Amino acid sequence: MSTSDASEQKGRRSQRWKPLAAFTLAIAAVNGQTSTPAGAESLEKCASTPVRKEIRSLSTSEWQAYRTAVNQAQEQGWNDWFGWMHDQVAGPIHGNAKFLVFHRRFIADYEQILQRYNPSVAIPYWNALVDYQQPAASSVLGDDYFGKDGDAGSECVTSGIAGSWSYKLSTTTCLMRKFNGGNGAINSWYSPEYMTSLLQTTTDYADLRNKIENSLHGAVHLAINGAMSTMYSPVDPVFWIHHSNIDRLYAQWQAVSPGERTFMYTGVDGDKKPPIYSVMRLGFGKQASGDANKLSSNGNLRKRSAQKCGQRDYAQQLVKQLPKEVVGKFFPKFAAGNSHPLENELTTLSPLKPMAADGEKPFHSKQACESHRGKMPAPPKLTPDWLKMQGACTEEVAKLEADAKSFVDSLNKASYLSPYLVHD
Ligand SMILES: [Cu+2]
Repeated sequence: MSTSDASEQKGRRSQRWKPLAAFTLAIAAVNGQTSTPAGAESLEKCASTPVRKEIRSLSTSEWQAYRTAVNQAQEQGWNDWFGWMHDQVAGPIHGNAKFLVFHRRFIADYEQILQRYNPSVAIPYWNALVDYQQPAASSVLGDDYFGKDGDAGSECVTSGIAGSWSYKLSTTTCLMRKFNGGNGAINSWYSPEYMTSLLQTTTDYADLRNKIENSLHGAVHLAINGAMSTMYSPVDPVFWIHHSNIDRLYAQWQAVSPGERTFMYTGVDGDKKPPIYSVMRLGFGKQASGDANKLSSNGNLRKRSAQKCGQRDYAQQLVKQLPKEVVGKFFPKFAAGNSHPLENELTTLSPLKPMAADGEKPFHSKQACESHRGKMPAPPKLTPDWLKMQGACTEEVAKLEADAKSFVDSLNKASYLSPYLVHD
């Protein structure tokens, strides 16, 4: 492994792990084998933290910098390696409490590899929620960015950032995708409305882990399909922007009630107390003496400010359109008038919006189409093969999916008009 000039830049971060050392830590964490588990009180504030932005809000030069770093990592085999590593540790890190914390560390490790090539890059997140109705139409899956479906025969992706990539460690030589809607289409997944409700009604870590892993997380993996529906999924560059989004949702949930939630760790394997604390508080990590109670900042989590006057407010529209009891059941914080900006996913980021690199502002309101009133698509279901691979609790998932369907049915019954439905 040669080091680039970038990696020689001095003292930018307090931690500069060699990747293998980082992985030893990560694996020790999941197995709970370290003899001196780091407590929450021993976290030191990081010297600097990368800021992750929505992929469509990157400037042209930010996107080019990210793309170049990802390609440099590809040339040195890192994408292949992370795919292989994810497969190696697949069993213990899915379907239980470790899912959210392991993947937080996993993407941070990949991000550090990219920063060897360019210290200014951070993994953007893909707010896939806003693309939920017709995901394949998203500019994120366009030729200029992450590429389209695989070829009908070979399933090899030939466009976008990974269009010419090949692998040695993975089970295939090209990047394979097979969008689950057939003929290049992708079936609808989970909506911003659903995620807003999930964030507002979930108070326990175990519950959050199950709901996030088995709703948006699994749905996007299965929808892109090909490599993404295997344990080699990190070979697809979409993996990183997708998991960056999953991590954002976890971070937002934590930040709504940091005192209770920052170090909350419950559920299956939640009793094993591995040294996971080092990833639970954003902006803190190095194990050193200190007092967690004094540390109140939330690192790189960007707080969303309230909507400006005159700007379309999707949350207000939703509350206006739905009967009180529906708002009370699914959006208790809206009903009580005390919602935190971080538990509101009803952003004005619009589907079908070109990348910021195309010269337009990514965040703008969209005129809802009357003919879509009461027509939110039903949420998807995970497949038996996927549930088996993830080691998921099938009863838990069946309940989650039934609840998600009844959520959509309730909104449709009230003739709710989702601003995220795409005009035909
Ligand atoms: Cu995973």
